[in-house]
Formats: sequence, C-alpha cells, structure tokens
Amino acid sequence: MTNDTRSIVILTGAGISAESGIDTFRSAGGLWEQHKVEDVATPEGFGRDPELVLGFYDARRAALASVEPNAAHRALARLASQYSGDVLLVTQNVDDLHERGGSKQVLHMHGELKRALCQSCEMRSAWDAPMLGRPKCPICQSPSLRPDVVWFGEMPYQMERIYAALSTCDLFVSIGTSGAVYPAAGFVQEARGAGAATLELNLEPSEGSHFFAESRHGRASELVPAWVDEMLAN
Ligand code: BJW
Repeated sequence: MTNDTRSIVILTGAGISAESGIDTFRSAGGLWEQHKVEDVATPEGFGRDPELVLGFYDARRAALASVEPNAAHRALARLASQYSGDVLLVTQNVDDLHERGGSKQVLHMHGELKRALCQSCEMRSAWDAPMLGRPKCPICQSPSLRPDVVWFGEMPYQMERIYAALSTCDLFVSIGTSGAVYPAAGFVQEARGAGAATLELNLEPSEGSHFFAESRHGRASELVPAWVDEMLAN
C-alpha cells in the first residue's frame, strides 16, 4: 500500500455480497444454519439426494434476479479499470455481482451459479435455468447436469494461476470472508511468505485475522470504496 505497490491480488467472499441481500454461509441465519453443509455442498450429498441439491442451487440461482451489486463490487471494478498496476480479482462467490458491478475479469475459484457442468461429457456451459427437471446437456444431450460449483473435497478452479499471482504480488487483500475454508484461507500466508503486504477488510476479525499485517473492520460497502479511493490517490 505504498507508492511501490504494483500488483494486487484481491480475494472476496460471501461478506461482499451480504449487503446486496445474498445470505452468507456461517453467520447467524446463514446458509449453513438452513442446510447441512454435508448434504448440499459435497459430492456425497449430491449422490445421496440430487433433488435436494439441485433445488438448493436452483433457488439461489433464481434469487440472483432480485439482487443488485453494491458499492463494494462497484469500487473493485473502478480499481481494476483505473489502477496503473495489475489487479487480479479472485472470488469464492458463485454469484455474478462482481461482473454486474463492472468487473471485466473475475476468477471464480468455487465456480458459478450460472454455469452447468455435465457429469457425462464433463463440459461446462452457461446455464440460467432450473436443473431440477433434469434438462439435457446442450453439448452431449445427456440429462446429467450439475451446478458448476466446487464442493468440499473437490479441487477449486485455476489454483496454479492464483498461486503464481500470490507468489509475485505486492499486496494481498481479503474482503468479506471467514477464513474458514481452504485453500482460500491459506492465501494470506502464501502472499506474506512471498513478501507481500496483507490487508483484511471484514465486518469482524476473521479466523485468520492474525495472519494479516493490517485489518479494518466494518461493512464492505463502506470499507472497500474508501480503500479503493486510497489506492487510486497514491
Ligand atoms: C461481511 C459483511 C459485510 C458479513 N461486510 N464483511 C482441515 C484443514 C484444512 C483443510 C481441510 C481440512 N479438512 C478438509 C479440508 C479441505 C476443505 C476445507 O477447507 N474444509 C474446512 C471446513 C476446514 N476444502 C476443500 O475441500 C476445498 N478443496 C480442497 O481443499 O481441495 C484440495 C486442494 C489442496 C491444495 C490446493 C488446492 C486444493 C474445496 C472447498 C469448497 C468450498 N465450497 C463452498 C460452496 C461453493 C458453492 C456454493 O456457494 O454453494 O464455498 S463452501 C462455502 O464456504 C462456499 C464459500 O465460497 C466458502 C467460504 O465462505 P465465505 O465466503 O468465507 O463465507 P462465510 O459465511 O464463511 O463468511 C462471511 C464473512 O463475511 C464473515 O467473516 C463475516 O463476518 C463477513 N461479513 N457481512 C464485510 N457486510
């Protein structure tokens, strides 16, 4: 966060979308109080009760139509378009609010609600309809679609690219994530080990707060635009 900062990696989690009206996972009343994580976010849960899992993701996909990006999403888009250095935006979120907030390049390490993964041909495609009725894969016509999201026990997407960016960045910023889920929870240590400055922006101290050189606590819609203003003023 000095004038020498050229390359920034930003990690976002559910907290950045909370003020848009999307439930987080681990807060009181959050998704994991409404559903057992092992039932809806593991391949084993999907194998046991695919209808439950498809219905869970159908409802969350449909809910995207009634939410809007907030000031934090828009501020990150502004940073990426105006900052003179490199900005890599990595999100754990499966919503599309970064894109709708103006971000052109978003790396969705846990997949996307609006994409389907065919378990038969293993191809991925854009998808914006319910999956409960077992629609056919647009590529192979098999009725074998699942949401293109990363469940526990599965490998998150584009890890090589993320670790490469973490190993060379000057600043790592974590926004609105509990630091409870790996490998994302370990990014701060990777970046720190490579000599980067580290900053947490979260409602409250996360599980990994002590790993960050600096933490700011409050609502993402306030903290993120203020931090972006600082970065662009430097
Ligand atoms: C605000 C706010 C506001 C609120 N403003 N802030 C033991 C040790 C270490 C690891 C493991 C272990 N046992 C098993 C593992 C591995 C496992 C894991 O991490 N388990 C943990 C439970 C311990 N991980 C995996 O299996 C992953 N795969 C893997 O590890 O592969 C092997 C591998 C090895 C080496 C390299 C690479 C890979 C896969 C994890 C997949 C996670 N999937 C989910 C579901 C995705 C689809 C869906 O959305 O349904 O991803 S689970 C869920 O948690 C979702 C989220 O992306 C993820 C993180 O949640 P997030 O974003 O942090 O949300 P919350 O609710 O937890 O926190 C919100 C935060 O916001 C809070 O702090 C609030 O305070 C804050 N907040 N309002 C600012 N207004």
